[in-house]
Amino acid sequence: MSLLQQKLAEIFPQKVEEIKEFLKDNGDKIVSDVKLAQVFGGMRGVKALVCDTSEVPPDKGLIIRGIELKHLVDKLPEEIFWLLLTGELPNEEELRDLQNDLQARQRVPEYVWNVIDNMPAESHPMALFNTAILVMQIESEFAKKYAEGIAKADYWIPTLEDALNIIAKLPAIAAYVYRRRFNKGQRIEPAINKDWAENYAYMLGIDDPNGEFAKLMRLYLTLHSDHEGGNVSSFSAATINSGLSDLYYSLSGGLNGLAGPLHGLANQECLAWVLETMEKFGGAPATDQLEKFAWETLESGKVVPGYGHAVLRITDPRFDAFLAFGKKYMAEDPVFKTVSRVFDVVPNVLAQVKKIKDPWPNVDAGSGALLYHYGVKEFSYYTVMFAVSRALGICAQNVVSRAYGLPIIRPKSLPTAKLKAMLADQ
Ligand code: CMX
Repeated sequence: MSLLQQKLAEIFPQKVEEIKEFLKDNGDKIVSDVKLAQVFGGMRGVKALVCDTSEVPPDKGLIIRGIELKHLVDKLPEEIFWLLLTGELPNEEELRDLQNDLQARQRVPEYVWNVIDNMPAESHPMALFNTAILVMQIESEFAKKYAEGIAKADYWIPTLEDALNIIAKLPAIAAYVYRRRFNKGQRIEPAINKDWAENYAYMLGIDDPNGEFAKLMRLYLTLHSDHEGGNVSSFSAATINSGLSDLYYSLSGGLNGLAGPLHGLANQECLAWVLETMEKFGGAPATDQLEKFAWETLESGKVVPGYGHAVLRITDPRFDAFLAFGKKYMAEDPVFKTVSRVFDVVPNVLAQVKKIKDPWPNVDAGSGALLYHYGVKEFSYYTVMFAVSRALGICAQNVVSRAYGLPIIRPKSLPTAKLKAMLADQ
């Protein structure tokens, strides 16, 4: 048994007891009132989900298991996965055990390559990636054990197996999606003795003489890993998993949600917007030119990608971390300079639009410029990198949900006429 599984086998039963007691004493207390505007407004602000892996206070941004993101930017994504699941960072032995376990599981079944090869050449990279995850459903340990009649209290064990089996393979699959979709040549086999993110960077085949790109990938895969439970990808995955569909189904489904332009696809749109300004003004634009362009975008009815957030009301600390990386490694890069300048200008513009609740940059505002600098210039690929990282959070959340024995997610909906009748006398 891996050290991770051993640790979780100690933690989960205690946690289940704690929750049982908590519910017994407080089950009838009110957590959230729901206004009609929230019913028609994507349930924004309704507190109706539990998520122990991370939280996002609007004035602080991502906190993973009680640790603010700024204290985690130097950690490996594998350490973050351990933290998401157990609530603690791993010691050296635990980290090595997890890394060895992932290495042992990294071989991708041959049929996955065949499926990718047989999809239309112009498929969106997210469609290729999510299909590859779904097609591996036949490997699910949870589905096998469920068919054999496993006890509910043990659901988390094969779910953890599925999580590790999937996470181990994602870098190779994602790297092949890149190489196949953008004609970069043969598939690159995983190397031994590289960490998870470093191996992904290696298999992408990006020239990386001084290891900076691998550093960026470690940061990238750490920053996007989790963002509490209500975002489109995590919530969709949780809903699917709550019906006891296994992780292959739920992760693929959740990541289909990540492929939307208001969610993870914003990173591809954001760099396109930045480059459009540069093309229009013949290089890094001046601040007044950027201001004008931002207004033109808004007046044409489009969103300024990379800005705004459903929960945050500050500059996203994930953006801060990318900005710090850019300042350290590519301060003079014209695309990065434009991203910094956009940050100086766009919040002031958006703040003048009354309906926009958060004028500040989110995670997607800066990441593309850094990838572009190292030669990953195919914007439509960027969301796949987000997805590789978000898989850590979704997998951890689903393992925890199965350990807690959370039931099927099934909120109540009502027709408009019913809502009108309900509120007629208020
Ligand atoms: N540019 C223009 N308009 C914006 C805006 C932006 N960056 N951010 C919000 N708005 C608009 C909304 O479209 C909405 O307009 P309508 O009422 O006409 O539909 C209004 O302001 C109110 O929106 P809000 O309450 O401030 O924000 P929401 O919670 O509804 O939406 C988000 C949040 C992220 C979808 C939105 O800010 C947005 O579209 N941003 C640009 C896309 C983006 O960067 N998405 C990535 C988010 C991070 C991630 O998940 O990856």
